[in-house]
Amino acid sequence: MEIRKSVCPYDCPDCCGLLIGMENGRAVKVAGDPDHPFTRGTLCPKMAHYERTVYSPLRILTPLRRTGKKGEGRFMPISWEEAISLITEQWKNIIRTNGAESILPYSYAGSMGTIQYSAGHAFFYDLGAASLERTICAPAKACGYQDVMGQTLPTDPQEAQKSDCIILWSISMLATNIHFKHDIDIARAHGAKVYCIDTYRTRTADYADHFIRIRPGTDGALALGMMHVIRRDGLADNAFIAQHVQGWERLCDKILPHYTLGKTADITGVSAATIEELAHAYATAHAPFIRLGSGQSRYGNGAMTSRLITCLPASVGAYAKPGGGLLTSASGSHALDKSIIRRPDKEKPGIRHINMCELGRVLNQKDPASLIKSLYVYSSNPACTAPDQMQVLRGLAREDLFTVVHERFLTDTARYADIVLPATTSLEHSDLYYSYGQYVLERSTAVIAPIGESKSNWQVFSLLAKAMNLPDSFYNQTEEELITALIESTGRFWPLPIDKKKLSAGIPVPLPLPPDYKLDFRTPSGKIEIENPRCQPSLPDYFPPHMNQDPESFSFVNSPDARILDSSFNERNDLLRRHTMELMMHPSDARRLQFIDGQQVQASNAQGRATFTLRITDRTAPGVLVSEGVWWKKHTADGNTNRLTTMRLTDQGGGSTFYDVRINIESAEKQRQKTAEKNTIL
Ligand SMILES: Nc1nc2c(c(=O)[nH]1)N[C@H]1C(S)=C(S)[C@@H](COP(=O)(O)OP(=O)(O)OC[C@H]3O[C@@H](n4cnc5c(=O)[nH]c(N)nc54)[C@H](O)[C@@H]3O)O[C@H]1N2
Ligand SMILES: Nc1nc2c(c(=O)[nH]1)N[C@H]1C(S)=C(S)[C@@H](COP(=O)(O)OP(=O)(O)OC[C@H]3O[C@@H](n4cnc5c(=O)[nH]c(N)nc54)[C@H](O)[C@@H]3O)O[C@H]1N2
Ligand code: SF4
Ligand SMILES: [Mo]
Repeated sequence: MEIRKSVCPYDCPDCCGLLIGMENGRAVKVAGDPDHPFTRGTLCPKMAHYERTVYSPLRILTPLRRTGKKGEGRFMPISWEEAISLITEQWKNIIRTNGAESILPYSYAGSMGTIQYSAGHAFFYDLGAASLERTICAPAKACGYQDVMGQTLPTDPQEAQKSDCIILWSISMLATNIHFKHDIDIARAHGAKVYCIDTYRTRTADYADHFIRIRPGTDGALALGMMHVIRRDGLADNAFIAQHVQGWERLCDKILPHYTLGKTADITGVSAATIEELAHAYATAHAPFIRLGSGQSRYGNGAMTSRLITCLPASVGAYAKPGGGLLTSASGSHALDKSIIRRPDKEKPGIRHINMCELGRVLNQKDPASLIKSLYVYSSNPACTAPDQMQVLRGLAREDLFTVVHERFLTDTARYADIVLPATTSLEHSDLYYSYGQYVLERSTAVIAPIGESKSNWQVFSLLAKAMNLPDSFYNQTEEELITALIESTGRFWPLPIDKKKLSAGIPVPLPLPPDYKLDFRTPSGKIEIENPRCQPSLPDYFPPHMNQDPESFSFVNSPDARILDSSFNERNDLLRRHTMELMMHPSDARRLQFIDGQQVQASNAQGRATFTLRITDRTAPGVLVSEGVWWKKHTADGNTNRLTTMRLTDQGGGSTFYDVRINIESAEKQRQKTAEKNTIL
């Protein structure tokens, strides 16, 4: 069997190196690349049979034109020529009548490759379309980190191998960052203790030595309570602080006295004894390491929470200790000049910006000045993944909205399209990948021919640019040419030389980290800024999440499922069979409400309602309901968790607040009776 290298394209921090087994031009086997320093030869269950996604009978093979009602999913095949001319004729009309800003691109990280992710940026800038702010994931976490650390490189995950105390903080590692387990296992073999802080007992919590269950959205208070203890018990690293930290004393004077163990326990639901134990373990470790996930940042106070957690390593001097540090998101992207493909110079000054978390609102705006007339979706499935789904679907159903969706599968979003365009998978196009969870770059080259008539994002934007008469020769470049230019750019952006030869040859290349990178604090003061005069407030403090104002009785955490990635892999029956959308409830709540395991329940709030199968389990806490996975509609009774989430934003970065919601719950049967009664009365 011929073996070719490739890269996993999904929105996952691991960004694995793949080995593809080829027979007669067909990919027949997929394995983890043993020579990839982070993948180390293993894959997650989703990608172990990637060929089933690539050759899925559900792939879209030709461009399609809608024949049924919006959302119904009835289409007829058309040629690429027809599709491109239908799209560009519509756009030319719309630009004449409503202006180019009434066209909205919507995309995210269906592919993490630098080319395919960014393929449409320049095109829509040239067109003068509205600009999309890509905020759906974790911009609040990035803001909180930057407030304290500026542009300092987050710690390499493999540093954790030398740690003796690792905190997995709001990360569902065994689902979302499984290859980090290799590093933790090495640390554990040397006696490291692993703590997991989460709102419910995930598989990652089972794997950890200690599970700390926290009330949703209150981690900022826990960080303050820990620093209170660190200060009180004289465990701060004063020599490190004197040299490298700004504002610790002011935090100690002004803020920490308020976060006594009693108060912290009241806010977080973590017992005073546990807070004390955790603070002691963290502060007395010779190399404390925090892997900070995004869960804690998906709340109204998300940036502040991330900022507070980012202060912890400063208080104990973790960065000066081999094996210590903090990994939020790795900044591998800093190695590349992304402007080569994104061309921010083309964006017209003053153009309208739209936050992708507010898609539901934006599509329903009626006044002529803000009316969106056309939506072009690629590498994303907002009908499933965007918050406040009822609003999103109401917008997508508008007859006067001209929607184009470039997709691999007939997703919930594609069903609302006027024109669907078939997209290649990562085995059918080339790209250059960096990761947000580790420091390796890798180039991939197409290993199989496109399935059906599918085209890559870059190829489609090149076609659209020509048909829209954009004169720039920029669009004549091939993917390979762009990749070469990006590889060339690495020399200018990274402090140490990168092996461009290896990178060009498609071999995974670790980004060399300078020996003192952990102490190279890239802030205006050159210090870690616990007090940051450019922030409001300049000292961090705990603020409650949005949901504290909601009247419903349960917190609702809708977190990742190991078998699905956002809404990707819903096409795979081998992964999803024998599974439905479940809602976990604590036995004490179930007893009080007289619910039984396995029954259908309906959750509701001001946004909408959704039906779940109830799972009674002590994995979750009283008052906290949990559902895993973002499901396609056809796998659910009436839609997924986003029928219940809101468009409210984070305190900084305009980020999503998926977990910052409350819901009410009743049996689906009771709900049906009520509706029937109401109908009879009417
Ligand atoms: N299998 C799989 N892998 C994935 C994804 C997927 O959907 N499935 N999604 C991908 C994407 S796009 C991303 S951004 C990453 C995200 O991956 P992670 O960084 O792991 O972040 P989240 O998925 O938001 O949530 C992680 C954990 O935070 C917990 N949590 C929720 N609220 C709180 C809180 O207030 N405090 C604390 N301490 N914990 C809380 C949740 O219960 C969950 O277990 O994963 C990527 N990888
Ligand atoms: N309730 C709830 N909702 C969530 C989350 C949550 O935790 N809870 N997580 C949120 C997070 S963190 C994120 S990042 C978002 C992600 O949300 P999305 O960006 O919508 O991600 P996916 O659902 O994976 O959809 C990606 C789509 O891109 C398509 N695709 C893949 N490769 C290509 C390509 O090369 N070209 C084109 N044109 N298409 C391609 C895939 O077929 C897939 O349908 O979801 C968010 N939604
Ligand atoms: S762990 Fe993540 S990067 Fe690795 S194969 Fe699975 S989805 Fe891809
Ligand atoms: Mo994400």
